Amino acid sequence: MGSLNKGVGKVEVTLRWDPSPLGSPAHDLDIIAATYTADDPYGGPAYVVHFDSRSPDGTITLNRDSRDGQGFGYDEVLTLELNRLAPVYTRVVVGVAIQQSHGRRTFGEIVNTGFRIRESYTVLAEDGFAGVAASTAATIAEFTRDGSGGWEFRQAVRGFDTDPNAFAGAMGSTPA
Ligand SMILES: [Ca+2]
Repeated sequence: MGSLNKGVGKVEVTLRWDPSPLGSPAHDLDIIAATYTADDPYGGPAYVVHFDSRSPDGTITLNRDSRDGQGFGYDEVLTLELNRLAPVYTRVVVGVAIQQSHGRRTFGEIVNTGFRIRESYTVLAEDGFAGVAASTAATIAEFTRDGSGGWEFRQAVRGFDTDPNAFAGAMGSTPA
């Protein structure tokens, strides 16, 4: 069921995984954020942010992209300045997709995957993908505006069996 935090402002999402075994194709995981407006909160995203797509107003930023999971600690970092998002945006969903270019890859095949969501030094969520081991993509977090305009956070790990493109279009389809 996960946690519920109200009044979140600037949030950092980090993702880690271990590289694929030597000699095998690299495992490339991607953090994807999708924004939604009040007109269509569970439909198509207003815009998405990932390694190849920036937010038009700079409020959601992919600070670090890894294509192979090499290195220590967290490999990808996304920052959301929810407190700066224009009022038209009422919902933001964050997910993780595994690139499928070398054949179908699921979370269960990637070693040591995990994510952490923080506001400043407060950890809002820290978890792995064991619950969606058979999936190729998963949402991890949902942020929604409440009646007063503040943002609420919910951890929302939900698996999808799609490639990253299809996932980006579908990840907002149901509430957390
Ligand atoms: Ca990546």
